[in-house]
Amino acid sequence: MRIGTQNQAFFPENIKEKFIYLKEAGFEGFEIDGKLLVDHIEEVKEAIQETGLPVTTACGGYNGWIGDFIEERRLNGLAEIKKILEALKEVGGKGIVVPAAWGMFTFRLPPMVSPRSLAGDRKAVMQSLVYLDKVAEETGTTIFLEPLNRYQDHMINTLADARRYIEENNFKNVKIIADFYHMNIEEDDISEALHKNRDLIGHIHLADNHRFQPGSGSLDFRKHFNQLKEDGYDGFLTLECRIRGNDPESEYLAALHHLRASLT
Ligand code: LER
Ligand code: MN
Repeated sequence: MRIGTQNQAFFPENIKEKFIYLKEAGFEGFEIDGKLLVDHIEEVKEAIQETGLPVTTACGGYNGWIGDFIEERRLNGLAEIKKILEALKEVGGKGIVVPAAWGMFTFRLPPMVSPRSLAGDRKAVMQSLVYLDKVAEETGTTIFLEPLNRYQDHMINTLADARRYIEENNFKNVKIIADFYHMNIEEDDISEALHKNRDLIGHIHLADNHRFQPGSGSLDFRKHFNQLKEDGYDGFLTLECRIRGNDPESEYLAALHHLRASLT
């Protein structure tokens, strides 16, 4: 298992300098914003070549969710995700992380009534995945379908929810991304959910229980990593977290150290 990261505000802004910084800090992969990749593909290619640090995946950087309530936005999202997958192919990236939607609706806060039926939700997400499964096939990439906690999305909250879409449609290029922060809210037991879905988990996001940096909260990373090892997971563990503490850089590097120690 290798450790990657999304962007952080304290990383250098310049793409090449960012890659050099990440390589020297000990990260083994970068999860890039989809728009940054598409808009600066030549610079990204050069940075990969110069540092050997791979772009593992993309996350975000498109407008319109695969489960968007507004059809025009859903279709726009699909067109932009296609461009990101084509760019990922060019740089050797594995695929894109996509939730059904993020911040569009939650049953847990007012008005608590969805403008669309559950059947309508399923139809929209399914139609999007049917399309993206084909684009992923053509580009040799993967769609990493991401369950989010109930306050961020109402459609796919658990690994089992994501699994149902994949199994019912027999998707070959859609896998599950397991995000420890969301799992800590939605799953009965993180290790058990990882084990039950071991055949479909293709990517992982890491944060501690409260979404701050690993090691600052109460999650037992060693336990869950041991489960992943036992189940033969050999993909990336990508940091997606907020940082709390006086010096973000040293807190973040301490989190990387904590994760490395939990892997041994
Ligand atoms: C949002 O909370 C999240 O976990 C991101 O990975 C969105 O895809
Ligand atoms: Mn995530």
